[in-house]
Amino acid sequence: SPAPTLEDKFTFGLWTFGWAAQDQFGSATRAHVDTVYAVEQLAERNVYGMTFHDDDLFAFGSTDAERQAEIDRLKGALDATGLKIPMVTTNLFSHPVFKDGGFTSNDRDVRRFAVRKVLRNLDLAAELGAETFVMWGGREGAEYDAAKDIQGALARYREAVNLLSEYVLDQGYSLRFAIEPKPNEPRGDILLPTVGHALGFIETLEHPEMVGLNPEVGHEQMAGLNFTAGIAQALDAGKLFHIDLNGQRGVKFDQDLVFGHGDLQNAFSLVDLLEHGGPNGGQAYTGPRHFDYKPSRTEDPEGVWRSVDANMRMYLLLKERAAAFRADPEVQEALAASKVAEIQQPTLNEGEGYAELLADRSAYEDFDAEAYFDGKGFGFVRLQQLALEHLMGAR
Ligand code: 3MF
Ligand code: MG
Ligand code: MG
Ligand code: MG
Repeated sequence: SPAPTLEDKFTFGLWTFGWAAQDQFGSATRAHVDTVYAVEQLAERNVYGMTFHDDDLFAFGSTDAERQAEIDRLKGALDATGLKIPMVTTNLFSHPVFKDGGFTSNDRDVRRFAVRKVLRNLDLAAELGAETFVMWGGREGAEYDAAKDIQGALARYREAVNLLSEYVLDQGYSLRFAIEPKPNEPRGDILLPTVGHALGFIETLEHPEMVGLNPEVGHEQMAGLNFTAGIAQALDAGKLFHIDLNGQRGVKFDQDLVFGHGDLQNAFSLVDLLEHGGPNGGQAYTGPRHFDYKPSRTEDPEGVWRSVDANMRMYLLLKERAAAFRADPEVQEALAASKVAEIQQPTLNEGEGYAELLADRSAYEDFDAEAYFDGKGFGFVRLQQLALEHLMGAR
């Protein structure tokens, strides 16, 4: 059975296994997880890297000395284990000051403070060798339509990202930004709610090439969307800079389950896409396989580390199943019958334009559209059955 290796590039947020399990309705059920201990636990499991928010490492309001002491402890653990920090992010959502957002708070002083907090964290990210800087605007949103000028908020979001991009360029940091969409929670509605909204926004920036996406499985599924399809569009746009893997069961609160413990079928197609670039070998994903999940409140410390293992094991099992699916001759035959490769063929012939298409009688006047009634099915159900049988280990 598959075991993680460093080549798998698995990474975990410090806030994931480190979550003490406090929620809206109850207090913590577990103790704080020490950073150095966490790094050792991850390294023992062949995890490639860890990620963190500034406030995960040192509490909001830490003195410079306290902050530096935590950074030094982290660095010591990284040196001792070889664990990497491929991504860093900023907490602009926990402290009361951010109750109406960071970059887009109606209060200008809060916006200036938020940008400063991120600038300071960019220096730390660069110092630790991170390649990606994630921006999840959890409090950038509203509950009431009358309370927020969305066009104004987008302008302020743009202003912030433009300034941060300029800073990274001027400092010569090799950091790229990744926006993480989420439709709601903790705000009633969050700005840039889906992959598609964020892709549109990125094109309005001064340095769109520096900004991509960090989509999270559960966040798109909270909006009822197909995560695999969204990831394919992000890959098509060259914007899949990072990814948050986890599990979600339907349109409800952000469950942050173990990867594959939600919509397993969508997790299977996702791993197939990330590993193989889809059925016709399109763009695949080479970045870290980053887990952003929460060990359920029911788990004790042993259960927490089991859930860390479960994420990686689910990914590797799905990777095995996807490879078996692709290698099966019956699947290849079914793919051909379903014309899945024919989508790669341009609709027009080489050198053909609308004039030639209009002149082609076989395309319209002589085309037998009626043949598609009670005939010429695509056989997609057979293909799906084969996919699920592979997923279930039945083939
Ligand atoms: C919330 C999230 C966030 C982001 C993180 C940036 C606290 O639903 O998913 O986790 O992932 O802020 O990486
Ligand atoms: Mg989530
Ligand atoms: Mg989350
Ligand atoms: Mg996330």
